[in-house]
Amino acid sequence: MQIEIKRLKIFACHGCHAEEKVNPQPFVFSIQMETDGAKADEIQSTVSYSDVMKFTLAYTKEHCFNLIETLSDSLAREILKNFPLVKEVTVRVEKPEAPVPLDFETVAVTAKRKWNTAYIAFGSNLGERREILDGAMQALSCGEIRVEKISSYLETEPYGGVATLPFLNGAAKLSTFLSPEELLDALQSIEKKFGRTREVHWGNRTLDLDLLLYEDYVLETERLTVPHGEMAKRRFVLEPLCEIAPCAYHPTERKTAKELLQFIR
Ligand code: A4P
Ligand code: MG
Repeated sequence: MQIEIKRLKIFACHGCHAEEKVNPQPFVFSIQMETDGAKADEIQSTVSYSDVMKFTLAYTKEHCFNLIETLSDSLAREILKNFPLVKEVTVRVEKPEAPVPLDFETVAVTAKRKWNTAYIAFGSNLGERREILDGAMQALSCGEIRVEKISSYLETEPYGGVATLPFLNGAAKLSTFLSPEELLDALQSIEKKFGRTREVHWGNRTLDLDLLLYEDYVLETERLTVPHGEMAKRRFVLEPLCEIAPCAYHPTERKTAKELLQFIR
């Protein structure tokens, strides 16, 4: 079901120019939210559009951004964080009195964010492994990422001939409205927080967090390969993944996690 707020007008201070930061001007918001619909004929079972409007008003007045791009995207993120029943949101921000000395009706930008499903693998073979993994799962549960399921931690022998100490490995199912690259940033900052250094590729590590799958995306950039390039070969990845999501689908191998695991048996 779609809930729509059309052309909510708010006076606030956003813009690059110094005057815009002190003299309020109008911003016009149109917000679309996808939800599962009301389970009952009660306001508690749905997203209250009046709460979203009040939230938008407070957020827009409390912040001062240079760009309406930042305003629309950060508001979209905050709506997903604060209204758990919203699965997807589109925020259009218009700035009809933008300081351009020309005859125009309005300027507008639109931001779209949604909750996506991703799977990660995690491992540790240095330090207090169990505490590190527990801490990492806790650190992941911020407003932008929800940890939906965590596998048990498996004791595994080092694979690949570089790491020397035994690992604890596992997998987790996440919901996130971060893009794959933003999610990688979040994973790497948690690795850093738990003392991860990168002296030796495939070497011993306090914490490794790898992105396995992100929806059905297939990506190959300088920083990121999705699905993870090695996942189909690794029992220490597929076993915990099968425990939490046997039907998770590998879009290029065209197999589920369960089928991939059977394949390497
Ligand atoms: N990168 C590209 N794609 C991804 C992705 N999907 N997820 C890039 C995470 N990172 C991705 O990774 C190197 C670079 O890969 C990153 O900077 C990122 O931009 P890294 O974590 O810095 O280095 P690494 O971990 O040494 O390399 P890699 O290739 O991630 O190694 P793995 O796959 O983590 O394997 N044996 C057992 N039993 N258990 C283990 O967990 N792990 C490894 C390391 C070896 N042997 C093991 C285990
Ligand atoms: Mg890694």
